[in-house]
Amino acid sequence: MGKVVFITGATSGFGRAAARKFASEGWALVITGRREERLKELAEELCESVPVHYQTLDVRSKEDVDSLVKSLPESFKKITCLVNNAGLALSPNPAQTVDIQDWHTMIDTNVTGLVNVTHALLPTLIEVGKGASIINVGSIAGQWPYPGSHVYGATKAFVKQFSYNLRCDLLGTGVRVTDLAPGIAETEFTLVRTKGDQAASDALYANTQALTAEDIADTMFYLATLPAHMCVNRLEVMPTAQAWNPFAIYRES
Ligand code: NDP
Ligand code: 8X3
Repeated sequence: MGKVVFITGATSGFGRAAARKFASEGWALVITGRREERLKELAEELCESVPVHYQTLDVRSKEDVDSLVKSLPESFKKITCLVNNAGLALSPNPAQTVDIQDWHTMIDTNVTGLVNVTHALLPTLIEVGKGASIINVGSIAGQWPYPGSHVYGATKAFVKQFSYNLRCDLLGTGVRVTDLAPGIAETEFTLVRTKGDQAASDALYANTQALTAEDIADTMFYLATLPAHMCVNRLEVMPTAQAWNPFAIYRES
């Protein structure tokens, strides 16, 4: 069997597009996510061309992550690329109005989930060594503050720093680590963030050209197939139609 990519959050958006991209290039897939029906559909679509192993997984559970990794079929055990993609934003309203549970859900998924999967797969990635990659999906929100980003942006800042710190510890192993930080991209992300408000999601992506899931999947594949001596530490990708705003200034009327 050729190279194996392990993707979290493969039921939608970037993760699903990444599964299709890596499969189109002949990589075997381990695809995970919570929605079994979607995983099954994707596996059925792609298993004609490449070996696919799918398994439901909530990355927040360390026990489930560890047991999935331990029980991988022999031919899927050697992981060349980990795409740590599962994640979400919730409550794009001011911090002072947010339900604390939403903060915990973002921390549990974007931080705890990502470290659970990384910890479980580090031994196999190190065994593969030269040419192996960890692609951590961060965000522009991990670098740039904006209203309503509160804990979401902070979890993505964690992803950035964790990625840099991993690089230090993995020096000499051959394993690369990238913080891939996209800007606005049209997926189910805003539907999740607004708890199902399709109109709000449509409005955000209206009359502009956001990134597509395929843009990010292509970028992931590019990172995973760079020459083994090259590592992109952080890659921030925005659509051309997105840029920064001036600082906000509060004025008393
Ligand atoms: P989607 O909502 O389309 O996809 C999110 C994926 O994460 C789904 O497959 C979902 O699967 C999975 N997921 C969520 N929670 C868990 C969990 N607890 N355990 C396992 N899987 C989980 O959004 P995107 O594709 O846009 O998001 C992918 C990543 O990209 C996220 O980390 C997001 O923060 C980041 N990002 C998104 C941007 C955007 O504008 N779209 C920009 C920058 C970064 P399921 O529900 O089946 O478990
Ligand atoms: C998602 C992109 O711009 O909503 O991480 O923060 S943004």
